Amino acid sequence: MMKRINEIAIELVMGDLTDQPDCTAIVNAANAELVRGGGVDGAIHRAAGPELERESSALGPISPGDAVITGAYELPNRYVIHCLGPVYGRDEPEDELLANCYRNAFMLAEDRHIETIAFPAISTGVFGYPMEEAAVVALGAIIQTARELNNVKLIRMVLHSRSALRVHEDALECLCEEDK
Ligand code: AR6
Repeated sequence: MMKRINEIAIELVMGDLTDQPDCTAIVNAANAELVRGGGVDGAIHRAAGPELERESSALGPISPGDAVITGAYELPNRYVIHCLGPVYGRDEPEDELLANCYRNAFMLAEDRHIETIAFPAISTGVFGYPMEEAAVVALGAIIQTARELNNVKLIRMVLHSRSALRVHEDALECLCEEDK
C-alpha cells in the first residue's frame, strides 16, 4: 500500500528490513546500550557485521524515544538510525516515547539529507507494544512529521508478517481518512 502526504510517499510492505537496498537509511529497534540483541536488531547486526556494534555501542546508553545514527557497513544502505522504543507497561507515557522515536529518526535523516528511509514496527516484538496500538502511534507520527520534511521523499514501513502488514494498512487507511 502507498499513500502520499504532500510530495512524500508512505509505503507499507511485508518483508525483511535488512533487504531494502533502495533505502539510504534503515531504522533499528535497538536496546539502550546499542549492542547486538535479538529481533530486527539481531538481523541488522548480523547483516552489517561486527563493525556496526563497535560504532553504535560507543554512542550508548540512550533513553526511550532517542535516536542515534551510524554507518551501515555490510548492509546495502548508507546509514542505520538506532532508536530505543518504550517497553510496553514500563516506560511511560509509551505513546509519546514511541512517537519520539519516529520524530527523532526523521530529524537525523533530514540533517543528513536522506531521501529514503525504512522503519520496522518499533517496540512491537520483545518490548511488547500491541501491534494495533503501535501502528496508530507510529503512522500518526509519520504522517504528522511528513508535513515538515524537506529532504525525505520515501518513508517505508517494513512489516515482518502478513498480519502486521494488515494492521498497519488498516491504521493508515483510517488515519488518512481522518486527515482529509
Ligand atoms: N525485518 C523487519 N521486521 C522485523 C525483522 C526483520 N528482519 N525481525 C523482526 N521484525 P523487536 P522491539 C519485527 O523485538 O520490540 C532486541 O533484542 C518483529 O516482528 O525486534 O523494539 C533489541 O536489542 C516486531 O514486529 O524490537 C532490544 O533489546 C518488530 O520487528 C529489543 O529487542 C520489532 O520487534 C527491542 O524490542
